[in-house]
Amino acid sequence: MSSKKKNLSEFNSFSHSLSSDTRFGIIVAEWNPEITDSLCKGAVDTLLDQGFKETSIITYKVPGSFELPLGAQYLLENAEVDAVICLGCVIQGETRHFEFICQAVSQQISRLNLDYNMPVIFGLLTTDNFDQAKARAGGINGNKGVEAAIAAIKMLQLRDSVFAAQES
Ligand code: DLZ
Repeated sequence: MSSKKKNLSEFNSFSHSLSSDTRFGIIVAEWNPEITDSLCKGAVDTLLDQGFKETSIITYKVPGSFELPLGAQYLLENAEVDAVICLGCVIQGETRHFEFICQAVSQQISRLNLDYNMPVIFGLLTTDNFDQAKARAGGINGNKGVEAAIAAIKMLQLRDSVFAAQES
């Protein structure tokens, strides 16, 4: 389904039963900072709105989107996080750089999810141009950072539901 005209970041009726101490790591790429800073703000504001403590949200920057998976792995191994949110923005250029970065990042983030059995959220904008990215970083199409935070919460909620069902 096309998301061209739709704001995908409206979660009015969303609620969860996670502890406010749940720990979130956020890794943000420095490339296209106008976009990625806005994605990060969207993610952090959403986590705070959902009742998580500021001290339970840790944010680190990496040089570019290609470094997101390793940044996430550092947190998974060393920071006692429950979930990691990866945020970046890759804009199509004249060379094939775009394809290599997008493919590597999506594959490696997907791998981290399964290797660590923890939610590692793919909050990477992959757009044809800067305007498309702006529209999805607090513009007409919402904010992918908000959606990434909600995805992390939903996966942790799912984890708790499955564990609780097994114990009962
Ligand atoms: C090199 C590069 C290029 C051309 N474009 C982007 C981009 O649009 N978005 C992004 O996040 N990073 C870009 N990078 C940097 C790479 O992700 C990476 O940081 C470098 O290749 C160093 O490994």
